[in-house]
Order: sequence, then C-alpha cells, then structure tokens
Amino acid sequence: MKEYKRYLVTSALPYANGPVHIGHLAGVYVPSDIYVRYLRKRGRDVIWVCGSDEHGVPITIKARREGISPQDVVDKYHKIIKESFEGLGISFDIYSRTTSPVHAKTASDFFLDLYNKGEFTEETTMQYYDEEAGIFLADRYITGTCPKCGSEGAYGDQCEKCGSTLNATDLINPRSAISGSQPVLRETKHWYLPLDRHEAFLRHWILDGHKEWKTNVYGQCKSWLDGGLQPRAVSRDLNWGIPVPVEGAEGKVLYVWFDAPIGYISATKELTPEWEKYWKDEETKMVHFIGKDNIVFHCIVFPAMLKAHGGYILPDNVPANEFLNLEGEKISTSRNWAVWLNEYLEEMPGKQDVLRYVLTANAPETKDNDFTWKEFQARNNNELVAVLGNFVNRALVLTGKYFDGTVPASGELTAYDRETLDELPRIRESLENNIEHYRFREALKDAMNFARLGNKYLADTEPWKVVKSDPARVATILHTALQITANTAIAIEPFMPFTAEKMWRMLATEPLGWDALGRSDLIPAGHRTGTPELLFEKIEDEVIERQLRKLEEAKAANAAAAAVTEPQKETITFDD
Ligand code: MET
Repeated sequence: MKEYKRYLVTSALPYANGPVHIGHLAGVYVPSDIYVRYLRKRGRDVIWVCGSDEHGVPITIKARREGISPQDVVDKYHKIIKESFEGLGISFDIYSRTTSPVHAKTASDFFLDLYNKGEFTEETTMQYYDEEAGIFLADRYITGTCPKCGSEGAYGDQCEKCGSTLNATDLINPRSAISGSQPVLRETKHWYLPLDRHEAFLRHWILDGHKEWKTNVYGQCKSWLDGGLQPRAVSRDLNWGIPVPVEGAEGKVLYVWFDAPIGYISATKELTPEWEKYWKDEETKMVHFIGKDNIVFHCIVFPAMLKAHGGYILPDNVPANEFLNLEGEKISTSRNWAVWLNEYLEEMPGKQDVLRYVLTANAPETKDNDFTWKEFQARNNNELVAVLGNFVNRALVLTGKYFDGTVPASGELTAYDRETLDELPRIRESLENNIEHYRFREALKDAMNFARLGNKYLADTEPWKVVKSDPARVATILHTALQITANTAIAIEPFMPFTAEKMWRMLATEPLGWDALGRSDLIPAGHRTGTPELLFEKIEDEVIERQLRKLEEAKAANAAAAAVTEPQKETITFDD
C-alpha cells in the first residue's frame, strides 16, 4: 500500500428532503466516522467533509408535496440532519450545504472551466413538457406504459417491472407525474459531458489500477465500462439549482449530480484556506464513502469531471456499501418504513453507541443486510452488556472492593497471564489491518476481542475466590485486568466514542493515544481509579415492542393513504 502524507475523506451528501435514517448511517456515516476517528487517533493529517445536497428534483418534489418553497424544505431538513449527526457523534470537520455561496461559485466556475476547454458537447433534443405545471419533465417526472412489457407505471428512464432502460419518448400514453396531464414534446438545449471520451482512461485507471477495490464496487464499474459510456447531460430545465453560467441558458440549472460532488471541494474551501493541499497534491489519499446507488457517480462521472478539469487528485478508494433493509423490507422514505435518526435519539436517550455498535456489527459491507429490533436487543444484551460492560465493571468494582480503588502493583506473572497479555499486540494488528481495508465489521470484532479477552481472563482466574487464599495473586490479576481495560478503551473509541469517554472517566485517565494499544503498562500501580458506572443497560422486551408497533402503524397509515391516493400521483416515489 502506498504511504500517503494526508487524508481527505468525503461522505455522500444526504439530500435535504427528509431526515437521515439507519440505512444512511450503516451504509455511509458510521463507517466513515470510525475510519476518521481511527486516523485522528493515530495522529494522521486528515480532514473529513460532508454537507447537505440541497438541489435537484427530490427537493422540488418534496416542496410541491408539502406546499412550501424548496428553500424552506432544505432549511428545515438541513437543520434536522446536522443536529442528529452531531447527536450520534458523527464527527465531520465540516457539515456544509450546497446552497452556500462558496459552493455556487465553485460549481459555476468548475462548469465554466470545462465549458471553456471544450469539454462539453451541446445537444438540442425534444423533451416532454407539462403545460399545466409549466415545466420540462425529467426522468421520473414522467410515467406511462412500458413499450417492452406493456405494464403500467413505467418511468421516463426505466421500467421497474421488466427492468428495461427507457427513453421518456418510448413510453406509450405518457403522463406527467405532477399534474397527470398529457405532456407535449418541446425542443430544449442541454450540455453534455461526453463520458465516452474518458472511457479509455477510466478503464485503465479502475480496471487495471484499482483491482483492490471492493468486489461490489469494481464489478459495478466494470459492467458500466463494458456496456460503453454515453454522454450525460449536466444541465436541467428546472427553476431550482445553480444557474448554468453561459449565455443562452436562461431557465437552466446544473444537473444536481454535476454540482453535488463539487460540494466536497466547496466544503473543503470553507473549512481551510489550505484546501488545495488536500485536493491537488498526489500525497493526499482521497476516500469517498457512499452507498451502492452512488457508485457510478463517484467512480466514473466525478473522476471524469476532475480529470477533464485537470489539477485534481482522484480517489484512492470508494468503499461503497450495499443496502440495509428494515425488518425484511426495503427502507423507504416515502412509505415511512425507516428508523429515523432524529427520532431514535429522542426515544432512546444515551444509547448512541448501541446504535453505532449494531449498525457496524451488521453493516451491509458485502451484501444487503437486515436490521431487526430483536437483533438490536440481543446484541445489546448479549454483547454490550454481557461482554464489554460486564468486564469493565468487574475490573473496576473489584479494584474498588479489594484495593479501595487504587491500582495494585503486579507480582510475578504466571504463564497464563503472559499468554493473555501477548494477545494484546496481536489483536491490535488485526484491528488495524481490518480498518485500513475498510472491513469495519471485522474491526469491531477485534475491538470487542479486547473485552472478550478480559472477560475470559477474569472468569478463568476468579479473583473473587482467590482473594480468600492468596490476596497477593489478586493484586496481579486486577493489575493485569486494568491494563486490558485501558486497551479496550483505546480500541473501542472509534466505534463507540461515548462509551470510551465513560471508560476513561472511570479509569481517571486522560484518553491514551493509539500508540499505547497492545501495551501492558498503561495504568501504573498506585494510580487512583474513578467511580465505576454501568456502561450499558439491558433493553427490555417492551422497548422493542414499542418500536415494532411504531413500524406497524407506519405500515397501516401507508396502506390507508395509498387507498385514497390517485394512482398517478403515487408513482412519484424517491426511495433512498
Ligand atoms: N444526494 C445524493 C444521494 O443521497 C448523494 C450525493 S453525493 C455527492 O444519493
């Protein structure tokens, strides 16, 4: 692996058309937070940027539905999203938004740069126009009968029944998804990024140069590249977005997928005057954390834009995750089938790390996975309470009981003590290797292995029995157990920062750096520990039942709404 001087980590900008849910968290934000906290703890030069994606059709649809302006929509959800991320300890260096003035200028200049270099083509085509609503109908704004399989409700870009890719003009009996009226064809001009011009470069860069990317990511790139790349429109006829900055482009804005990734650059500019160091120096390792639906944009379109512009680095890796389902069904914003972060934080105060833990332990890293409340409860009770909480609590409570809270001096170590302590550097190595390769589930298992090791050590050495016959031996046992406790606190910090903080408080020690991990001389004899607290509480059945009932209610409300909604309007669903 190449050694880099610094890191630039980006996480997909969530659309500000709704709150963030567990699918977003498991796919993108929790893994990237773990990665960045780990890098910071190792003392690496790293910045992490994110922000709300506030342009595009999803925002305008939400505004139309709620009868408010797009600006109101993004103001409302930006605030909710930002605050809930903070509540979960998602530690971006900056959480910006694509309606910021710095972004408008950055994106506009980027477009102009490509335009002036002749990197776009211009095309005038016929597109459907809704005369009632007064707008052009892009992609999912239009529905009709599929010309291939004859099913109703196919979209302007795809039939979900038979899977065919369509052009809106192929649809039989097309209808506007907004007004239900029959659209008319009108001429319109747009700018296109000719991806075909970049195909040879992308093939070489990805297919030869990045064989180490996750198989799901590499495979998707390969199939796009093998299918042949087509020019993609980078402008839209919409009244919400960043105006196309050239003459003759009135009423046209940048396509949201053109401006959104540039948001990473704008956010870096807002964060630091040294932004160019992070974006333009080959010594920077750039990593994009995203969900699988964003792969083509981050591996093909954005790199082509950066390459066409010149002077920018490309990502070293794009560790995209698959999707998380909820209780066996696809998470859906429009059907309210989700666990929303803002609601979780309200309903489960103090349980941020439980969610972080469960979403990591069950992360959809290589395939889609399912979140169930039963599993949430089981992992809390059997792993967090029974392993981590139990070990740390025993080590500290017994030190309080037998040594009045003062760390006892160790006597001579037995072969078993040494064997146990020898495990510490081994676990560290595995943990590092897993995090550096974006295997966060495995890395979490390693972190928990410190606690597992400690738990087993106490169970095997039984200080509560030995105390009667050999108090000196108990001093060695607890001295050793406290070293394992300190190791555990370091290791779990990237995954469960709230719990680590509590542990440092209980150990009455400033958080130790990553360099200390694996060592067995961290908490010296004679040091006074703090007051033991419970790290985790058992979650009772009724808490889980309440959450399940809430989902049932969402389902019932959804079914009732579907029964009274006209079929045409129902077809506008933007599930994310
Ligand atoms: N808003 C997009 C999504 O949620 C991600 C944009 S990342 C530049 O899919």
